[in-house]
Amino acid sequence: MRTYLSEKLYAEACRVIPGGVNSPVRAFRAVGGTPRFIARARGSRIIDADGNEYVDYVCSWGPLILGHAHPEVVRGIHEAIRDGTSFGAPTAAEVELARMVVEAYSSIDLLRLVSSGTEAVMAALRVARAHTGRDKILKFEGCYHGHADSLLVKAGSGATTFGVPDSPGVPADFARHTLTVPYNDLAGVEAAVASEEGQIAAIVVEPVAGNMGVVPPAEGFLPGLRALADRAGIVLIFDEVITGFRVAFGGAQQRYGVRADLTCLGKILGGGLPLAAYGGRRDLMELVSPQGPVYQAGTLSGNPVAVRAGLETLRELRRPGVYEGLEEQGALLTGELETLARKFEIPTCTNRVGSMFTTFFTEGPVNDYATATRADTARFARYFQALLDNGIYIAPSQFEAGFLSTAHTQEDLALTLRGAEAAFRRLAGH
Ligand code: KE4
Repeated sequence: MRTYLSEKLYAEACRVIPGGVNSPVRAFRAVGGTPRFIARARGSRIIDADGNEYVDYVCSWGPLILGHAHPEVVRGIHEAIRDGTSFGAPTAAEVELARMVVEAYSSIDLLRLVSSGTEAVMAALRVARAHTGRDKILKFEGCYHGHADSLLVKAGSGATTFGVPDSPGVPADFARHTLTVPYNDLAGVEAAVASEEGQIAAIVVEPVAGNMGVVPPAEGFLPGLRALADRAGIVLIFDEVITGFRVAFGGAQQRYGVRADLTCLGKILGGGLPLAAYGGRRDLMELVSPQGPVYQAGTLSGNPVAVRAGLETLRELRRPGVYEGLEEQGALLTGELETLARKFEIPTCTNRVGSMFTTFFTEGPVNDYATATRADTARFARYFQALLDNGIYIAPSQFEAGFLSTAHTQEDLALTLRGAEAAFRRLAGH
């Protein structure tokens, strides 16, 4: 496989961009080798600067549930962009998108559009602190909610890969306000809430964890958080930046039937363009400026081109059978991957919820950060490189989620399983 141009571009990039990338996980540090510079993509395929084609399971880290360059999304963007790129003023399209989200998430009465998941979670926490008058927040080990200072405390994405649980530059004072409990540990949450009685403003959780690899909520975990939050007057924030429109059109709240007080959305909501949102109970969201005193703003919030990409994406996702198809593909792919791993006697545990999945290189079960980090990351790196050599592009980190799209075909899956068989064979030393 030729990687000359990616290597050349990477060397140039490293001269002007930290680590040569605009987001750490893209640097392939956890798996080695040269990050592929992508030239173009369509459907389930991406093509790198050297012309190598791959079946893509990163899907831009989740947004591209319809695959790359979906014709309806591209058409919508072209139409929108002809009328201008940004006005810094309200538009009808923003209202339509907000209405679609309110209809899809019964727990959301009002929502605010922003430009990234980090902003959405940061603002939701500010609303929770304003509403409760409390400072502390509780998050879960291995969950990642963007790079706001008070959340870079044992973040699951990126930082775990780099083995740096707390990022330098975060004031000790901020970390002091952030409690961290193991994921799925309801007793741990109860103990923390009891010990910090009356001081916790919010519990923020990925209702299906994606940033330590995929870890589903244990039976009773989400309803338990709901009951605890109600008893202690704590705002329950579901960070559905990954799961929103992914595990169901109405996200994890629809799939598991547990309501959040505030919900953060992103990724799919923007259809691959920079757009995210936070929203929820009216009494909370009415605190947000200019209706209320909690300040939050953004030059490109609700950007009309990004909003149109989101609208076209959600319209496609509302078609009948979309989620059933993704569920079927997900079950088929991960079932076959586990069969192959057993055939070559490679210890793996594949977790999946809908069309998001992770193959952990450990016996399993993987139900929290401690069990996820038992994975053999060196073996994962060899698996990653073997798949890449066979034209299959998965996340360059053991602690990330893989994603299917509606563009993945039976042929893609067959190609993937052939690549996986070659990879497992290489791992088994055959
Ligand atoms: P952004 O600021 O990257 O738009 O969103 C932050 C965020 C918030 N919440 C969850 C659950 C998330 O997964 C993310 C971002 N996810 C990572 C990868 N899992 C994005 C990829 C990257 O950091 O390059």
